[in-house]
Amino acid sequence: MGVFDIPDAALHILMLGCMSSGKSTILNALLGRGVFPAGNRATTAQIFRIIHDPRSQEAVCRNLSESEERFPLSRERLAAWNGTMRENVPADIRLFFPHLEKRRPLVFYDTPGPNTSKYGAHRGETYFALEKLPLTHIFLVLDMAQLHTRDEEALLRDMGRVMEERGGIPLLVILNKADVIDVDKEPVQEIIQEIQEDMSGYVPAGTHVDVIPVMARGAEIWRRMIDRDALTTFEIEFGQYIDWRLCQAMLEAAVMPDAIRSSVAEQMEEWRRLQKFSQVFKGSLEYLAHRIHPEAEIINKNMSKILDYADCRRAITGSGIVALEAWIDTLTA
Ligand SMILES: Nc1nc2c(ncn2[C@@H]2O[C@H](COP(=O)(O)OP(=O)(O)OP(=O)(O)O)[C@@H](O)[C@H]2O)c(=O)[nH]1
Ligand SMILES: [Mg+2]
Repeated sequence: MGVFDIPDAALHILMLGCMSSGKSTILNALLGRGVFPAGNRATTAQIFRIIHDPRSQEAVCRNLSESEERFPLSRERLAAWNGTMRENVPADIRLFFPHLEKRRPLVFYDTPGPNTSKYGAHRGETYFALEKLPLTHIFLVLDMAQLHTRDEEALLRDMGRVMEERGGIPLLVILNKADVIDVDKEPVQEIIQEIQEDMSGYVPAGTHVDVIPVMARGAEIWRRMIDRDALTTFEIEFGQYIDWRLCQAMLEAAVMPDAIRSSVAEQMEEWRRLQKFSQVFKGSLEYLAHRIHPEAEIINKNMSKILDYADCRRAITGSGIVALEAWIDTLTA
């Protein structure tokens, strides 16, 4: 079998969502590396087909619009290809998501946000993926900082129509950028309930919809911190603080199997208990923090500083990404 051939047993998951909702960042967080193009402007310009192969030893990519040659996966290469590929011809990536369960091959399709006024072609790519690719699941990514926009509504309407036409495709809603929530003012539970009610207006009758809130950017940064990847000043600053009460509220409010909720809660507690033994990381994170805020101790009374390895692991768990992975793993059972 060729390197980029897709096993018959693979599940095909479409990452769908408006521009900048965080589709690519979620994939980076799952991977623990920043390889998929992500940024504040319309970023992903074409379809990236990402094959998660548990037997995969190395991460490779190819751009069929240019050649069949395979290259080691790198951020620079994907960035250079992004926006130069032929219409509806995805770039292929084969890799192994280390935090996912090992048994079943998966294919993720990262797509552009279809709602950019400047780039009409982005919409064409995403609608091609939605309407034509052999999907088994849709992961709809919503931006908690920008819910209920006209663009979101239009996308939901089209998604619902395609789900109906294609005989029902199971849907998971990922509520990203949970870190924008002020837990004292905005009850996470209410936001999620509202989303769930809204969804029933778009998806075919009887479709069950789980909703998992995540902080993808935090998850990506904390995983890269643990790997001692080079972070930008902005990333170090972003990754320094976390609101544990928000993490708790997210976990309680998520609409997902209870087995996942209790497993994540146990892991959070385990990391909380380990904090006092975890000195390994302390020096380096404190050093980084000090470079950015030489004076400041805490910027906000609700936020805790991430100081050591256990904090970092607890933050990753609390970010919702571990719940998302456990949810994906239920698909492989
Ligand atoms: N605050 C916050 N920002 C996030 C989070 N996840 C992603 N972002 C930021 O949102 C911006 C857009 O993220 P992308 O992953 O590029 O979004 P996308 O949905 O792939 O966007 P397109 O490819 O343009 O459709 C980036 O600046 C990310 O760093 C998050 O959990 N919290
Ligand atoms: Mg993207």
